[in-house]
Amino acid sequence: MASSDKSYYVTTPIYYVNDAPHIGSAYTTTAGDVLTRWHRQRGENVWYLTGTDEHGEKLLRTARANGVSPQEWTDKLVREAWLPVLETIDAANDDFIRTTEKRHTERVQEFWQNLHDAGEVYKGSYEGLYCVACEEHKLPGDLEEGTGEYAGQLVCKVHHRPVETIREENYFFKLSQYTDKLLAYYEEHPEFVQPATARNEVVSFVKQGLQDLSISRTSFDWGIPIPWDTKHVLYVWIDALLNYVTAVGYGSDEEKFERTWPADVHLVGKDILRFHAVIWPAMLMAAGLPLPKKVFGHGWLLVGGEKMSKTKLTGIAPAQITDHFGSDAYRYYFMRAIPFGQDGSFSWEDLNARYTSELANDYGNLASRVAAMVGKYFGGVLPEASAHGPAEQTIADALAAAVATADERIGEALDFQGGLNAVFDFIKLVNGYLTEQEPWKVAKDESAEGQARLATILYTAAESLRAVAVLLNAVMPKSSAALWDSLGAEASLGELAKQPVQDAGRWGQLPAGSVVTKGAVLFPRLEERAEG
Ligand code: ME8
Repeated sequence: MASSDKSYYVTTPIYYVNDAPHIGSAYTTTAGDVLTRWHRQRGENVWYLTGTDEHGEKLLRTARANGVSPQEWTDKLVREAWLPVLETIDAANDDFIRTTEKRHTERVQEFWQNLHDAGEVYKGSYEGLYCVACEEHKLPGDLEEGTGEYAGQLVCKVHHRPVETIREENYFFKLSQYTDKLLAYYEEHPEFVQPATARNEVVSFVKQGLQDLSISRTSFDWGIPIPWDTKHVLYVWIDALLNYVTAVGYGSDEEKFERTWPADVHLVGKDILRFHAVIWPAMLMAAGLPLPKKVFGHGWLLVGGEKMSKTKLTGIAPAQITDHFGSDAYRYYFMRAIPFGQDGSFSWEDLNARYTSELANDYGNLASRVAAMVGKYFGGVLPEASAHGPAEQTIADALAAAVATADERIGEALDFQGGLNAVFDFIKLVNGYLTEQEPWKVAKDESAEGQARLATILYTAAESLRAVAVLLNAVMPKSSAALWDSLGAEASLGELAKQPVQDAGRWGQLPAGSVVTKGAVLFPRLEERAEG
């Protein structure tokens, strides 16, 4: 198969549906959506997967506490909360997998049956500590002294809740056999775990030596039964991780699987890095399957210095933000304000300030001023840039540089903030250019030369906006479409989503003669939005 046929395949974690999504859960999905829209706009085949993780003890306990069956609970939460949030944040995923679907459960059973048959799994007795909120086996080093109501007990460092002791007969996966293979793999593929802090953490964890992993439970039955011993259900994590392959045809549609797997990027929060960078690659090695190309562990959205969490009920629902600011500003804010890979705190004040200064003033005003001036001075028909000089060339050169930076930062480095900085620095430059050139003064000069200057200034600004619409489409699809429309670009250049982003810096694409209209204000002042 030609490598160009291979899909650029990006995944998010599949989320526990013990409660509705908050902005932390939506953070990864937003980043993945920006990344995949960017690659689609490079003209690549893209496959973007998200979904829900529906088995396990946490889910079972939540359903019981609500007096319904776990299946009823998950069906309701997925329908009423997890699917709708994708619309709220304007995500364009290609598929949504639920781990209770047959396409998943049957393939998971086959996978583990094969590893069992290959001698990778054995029966033993397990005694250890378990955090139900993390759905994770814990070692003493993962715990700390509790405080308040949990004083005197050891609690999980993430959820600050006591762990439980499990004593059961379990099946084990021979994870310990993969210690050296994994270390060799990290060494040969330094790009496999990113950013560098995440990679260092994973490498030093594995260097301590891995223990075999308990992969089954018998004390409850909300999970996928182990095919060769149905008293056991599979440990939720080794069921969940397989979603990345079951959703793209593993064991059912070989052609699709070949075209899609391995994943180019697994996006995960740093809380679940070890599962993705240690257990998952070991499972794939055991099964003889290719490993994902990259696991990127991003930071946490914090509340009061702690990870925002469903379990601790510290979440803010995405719709609380989008109802007021719209989905474009939502997406922009999280991608611009927090360096991807680091922790960050959401703040209404910061969002409000950025909305007003960066979106409404710097960007939205530029778009409306330019459309208004083309309307006023040229009857809404974009004039020709017949006097392109050094000031215009500076803009054209800066654009080419911004495009190269944004493409590398967003498309390759997953540095969304760096990419947006480049685009918004360019917007600032265009604003500065208009301030210097003063087209409203030049308009008073009725000589042929004056009119040529005026035409050139407005063309330069409109052509800059053409490129900005292309560059921002992955982050803010709604306002970019409105700007594209206002520039009358579709008639000559075609659909916005089809404009190759890497080519956005080629100067002079928007033809003179384009019909420019004032259109809707891209980022209305908030009191207007609230009234409207
Ligand atoms: O761990 N800040 O599901 P989960 C940033 N089902 N990202 C956050 C966040 C925060 N405060 N809170 C959640 C699971 N996330 C498993 C995954 S994958 C095979 C199985 C995001 O519902 C982040 O991506 O606890 C984190 O890794 C994920 O949601 C955890 O979601």
